[in-house]
Amino acid sequence: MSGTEAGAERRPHPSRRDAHAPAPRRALAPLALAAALAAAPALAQTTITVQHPLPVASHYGAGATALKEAFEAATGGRYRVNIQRNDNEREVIESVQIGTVDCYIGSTGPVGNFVPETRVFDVPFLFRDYAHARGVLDSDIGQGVLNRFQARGLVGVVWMENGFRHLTNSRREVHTPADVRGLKVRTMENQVHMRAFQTLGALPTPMAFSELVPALQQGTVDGQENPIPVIVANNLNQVQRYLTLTGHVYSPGILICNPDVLRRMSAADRTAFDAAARAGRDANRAKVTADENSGIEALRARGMQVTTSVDTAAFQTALAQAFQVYERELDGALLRRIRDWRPAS
Ligand code: EAX
Repeated sequence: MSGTEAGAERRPHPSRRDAHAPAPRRALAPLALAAALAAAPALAQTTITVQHPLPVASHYGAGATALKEAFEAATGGRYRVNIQRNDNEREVIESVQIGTVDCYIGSTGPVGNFVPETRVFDVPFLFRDYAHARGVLDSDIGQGVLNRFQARGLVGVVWMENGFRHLTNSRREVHTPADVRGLKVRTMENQVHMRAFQTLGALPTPMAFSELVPALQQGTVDGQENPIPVIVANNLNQVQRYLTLTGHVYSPGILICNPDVLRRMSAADRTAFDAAARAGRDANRAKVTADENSGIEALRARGMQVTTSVDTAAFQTALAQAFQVYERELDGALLRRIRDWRPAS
């Protein structure tokens, strides 16, 4: 029945009350509050979207969350960081470049296709250990490569971390380079990594991370290579039986943003963002360290057969031809500077 219910007492609707009659006192409070709020300067809030490819409990999730908390606190809520998962790293970087996504946290796997200078960090057996990798990336060497992003329509804000990559497969134990021969190995869309596996006699099959698990389930590829944190966070033990701790290459992580997003920040907010990015890096690296310490036992407990005794020298010898190409095609002098880097005493 439209209008008022039949029989209901008809009372003038408050809005129809005589506009000139004094409103009762209690009605003033909401009106006064509304007037006060209308007069207060609106709390303009800007949202920054950060996309990364892994679960929230991962090392990237840890980094993104720490960045979010630090930046929102430092700006008093004027900025909000919206974290989203997208496991196609190349697509996310393309979206950051055209401005449909503000920032990316992820590996440098596909980054060499946008900023070729980063490929120097993708060379197998380049870094001795985590301290060496983190020290180089945080030094003028790492900053020098970050500075190359601007010319490609991106901003490399800070290096983060994915970790040392290890080989998994579903066919056999791997102890020596000969065991890798003939394996169809998924690699990232990374020319440096593909050449390495080709040189070992494997069949490198580049694809985005988003396609990896289906490819392993369907047997399109026999194996893949990733750091322990990635293997653990994605339960790759469910589709891979053998893990060999090759540690064949260090995989940097990185925070990349669209230049306009940062350009629109005040100097103070940009300083706060850079500090929050470093807080994100530190949380990300701490999570990698934690996962490295607990992840191998966790993967054994989940049924993976783990080979720890790896003839690293044999792998380095087997890659000699690839190393010659890297010296020629990449910045050979920079490679030597990286190998020779030592922490300040
Ligand atoms: O960045 O694609 C990969 O194997 C990466 O290591 C993964 O997306 C985490």
